[in-house]
Amino acid sequence: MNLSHYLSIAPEIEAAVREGKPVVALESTILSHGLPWPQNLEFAYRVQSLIRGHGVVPATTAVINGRLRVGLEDFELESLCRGTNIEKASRRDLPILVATGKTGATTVASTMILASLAGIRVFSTGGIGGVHRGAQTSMDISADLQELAHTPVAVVCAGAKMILDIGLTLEYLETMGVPVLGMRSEDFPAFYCRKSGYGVDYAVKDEQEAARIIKTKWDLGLTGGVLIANPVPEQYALDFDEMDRIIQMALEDAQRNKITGKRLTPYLLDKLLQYTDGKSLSTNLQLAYHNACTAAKIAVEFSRL
Ligand code: PSU
Ligand code: MN
Repeated sequence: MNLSHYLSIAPEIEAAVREGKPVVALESTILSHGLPWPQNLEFAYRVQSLIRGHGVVPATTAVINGRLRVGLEDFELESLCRGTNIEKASRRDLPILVATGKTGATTVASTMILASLAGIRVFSTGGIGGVHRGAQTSMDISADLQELAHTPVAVVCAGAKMILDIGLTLEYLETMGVPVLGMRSEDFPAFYCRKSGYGVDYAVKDEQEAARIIKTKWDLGLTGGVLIANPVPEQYALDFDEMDRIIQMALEDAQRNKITGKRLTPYLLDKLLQYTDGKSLSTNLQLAYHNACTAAKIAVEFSRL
């Protein structure tokens, strides 16, 4: 089956990939289910223009009316941000949405899939999904981790939120053979905070070193991704203990309301926003911009190797 039957890549992105120019993939679940309207739309435009500022082509992914899409029109970004009736699309949702002609916002897992299909090697996001607290009984482990195990895309993130069990998330990544690199940091960051209490496998000194490790992994024939953990800039970081307390409240809400499955992550993100009076929002936006710039620099270095 010819993949073009299902997949459309914007001509600018296709040409950049063909010519070996740097491209950075962006997800859309952060737009539809991670950030509130209308800040999400402003974010969607700004993150793309920051990437362009580095001479890199941005590639936002989604499923639109049953088509896998790499590169979106402005009106499509806007409807994903307005977010009425937008499904959250992870790996298992893709065939259903495509076959039934629906629209879905891509998670880290499905964005990696679309990026890989398009030949894009670097992807920027906010935070990854991981092993949820209590996964010993709920078995709630994000499909993002399996994707990092198998799909050859480097993912730049600000670590993982403390809604997750970060220790178990890192154990899982170790089992799956995913290198976890800290960008100028020995600490694995906890999204809003620069430290989580856990370390990374290796602290890279700059984007060029990160690009060399990524390329070496694939040159060695090792499949799967690389995770680059990029701590939020100091001036935007939030207080660890305060966030810990707020996350505890959000987790208790979720448990009381029996929120499970794919609804859990968006539910917790929404609660955090509520409990921090929107203070977490500006941190969230700033760390995602920072990740986009770091990813763009890595993509530039990678394209030179
Ligand atoms: N964590 C965040 N912000 C997000 C997400 C996770 O701090 O927006 C989104 C990402 O798209 C991620 C997805 O891939 O949630 C994970 O969902 P789940 O846990 O259901 O796999
Ligand atoms: Mn889950």
